[in-house]
Amino acid sequence: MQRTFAIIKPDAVAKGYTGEIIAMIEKAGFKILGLKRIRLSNAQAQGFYAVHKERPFFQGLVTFMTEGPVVVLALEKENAIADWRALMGATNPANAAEGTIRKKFADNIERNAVHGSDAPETAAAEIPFFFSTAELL
Ligand code: FUP
Repeated sequence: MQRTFAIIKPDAVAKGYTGEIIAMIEKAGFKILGLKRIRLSNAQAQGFYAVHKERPFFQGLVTFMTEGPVVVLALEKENAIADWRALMGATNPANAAEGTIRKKFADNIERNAVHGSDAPETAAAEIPFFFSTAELL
C-alpha cells in the first residue's frame, strides 16, 4: 500500500466539481484516509510550493491557491502516487488525456483543478503538512 496527497484546487471547488472529483477518486479504488475543506493562508501556500519559489509563476500560483477554499485529501492505494497522477492528467490540461480530471475540469496550466504528490518523499512531506496522524483513518 502507498499513500499520496491530493488537493482539489480553488478553481474546481468554486465551480462545484468537488463531489464529481471525489467520486472519480473513489471509483478508481483509492481509500480516503483524510479529507478536509480549508482555505490556505499565504504562508501555507508559499510553504507548500517552496520548491517552486524561484519560478516565474510562483506568485501567481500562491495568489491562485489562496483565492478560495480547497479540499485536501490523503489517499491510499497500491501504486497510489502514479495512479493518482494518471487520473489527474498532464499539468497543462491542453495535453491531458481524455477522461482525466484535468481534461474534464481544468482551465489552463495554472488553474488546473487538482494537485498530486510526484514521488514518495513528496507524499511523505505533503501529507503531514495538512494532516496529523490522528486525522488519518
Ligand atoms: P504538477 O506536479 O502536475 O502539479 O506540476 P508541477 O509540479 O510542474 O507544477 C506545480 C504547479 O505549478 C502546477 F500545478 C501549476 C503551477 N504551474 C504554473 O502555474 N505554470 C507553469 O508553467 C507550471 C506550473
